[in-house]
Amino acid sequence: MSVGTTSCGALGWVSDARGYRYTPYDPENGQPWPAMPALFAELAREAASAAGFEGFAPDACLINHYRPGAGMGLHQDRDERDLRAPIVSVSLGIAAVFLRGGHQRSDKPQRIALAHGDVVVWGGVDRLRFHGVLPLAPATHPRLGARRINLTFRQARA
Ligand SMILES: O=C(O)CCC(=O)C(=O)O
Ligand SMILES: [Mn+2]
Repeated sequence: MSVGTTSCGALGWVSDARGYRYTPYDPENGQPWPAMPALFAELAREAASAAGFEGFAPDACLINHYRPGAGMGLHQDRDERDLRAPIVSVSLGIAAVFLRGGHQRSDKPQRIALAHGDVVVWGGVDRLRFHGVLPLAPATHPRLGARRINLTFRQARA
């Protein structure tokens, strides 16, 4: 079971035969990604500020769609140009277990329960921690049904 991914904002995340990268265009239709709603950018800026990262100005929002059974393996987010900016992650829908790893892939991750509305910020010395999501247990959220939607806000080129 895999995660469905799209983006909004000036840049979006693409994976294809050439690898992974940020691009200004959605390869599905050749169009610019939909604009990032101002409310999203503001929420991300406020969350970053509350975590001690002032002036966060995301230009990319990755939108991950998980069904029960889908998960995301341990990885680092390291394709953004300026790694001084944090990552802000917003979880919606059914619960998930977030894996907060260390700086080596082999470090044993801590398990953090994430529910609808939870926001996680990682930056500074934690910016390059390995992280992932365990395969989701079957569940139904009253508003979103049997799915989890995760938004991650990034400063990809700024
Ligand atoms: O779904 C999540 O909570 C994490 C997503 C993530 O790490 C990513 O999109 O790079
Ligand atoms: Mn990530």
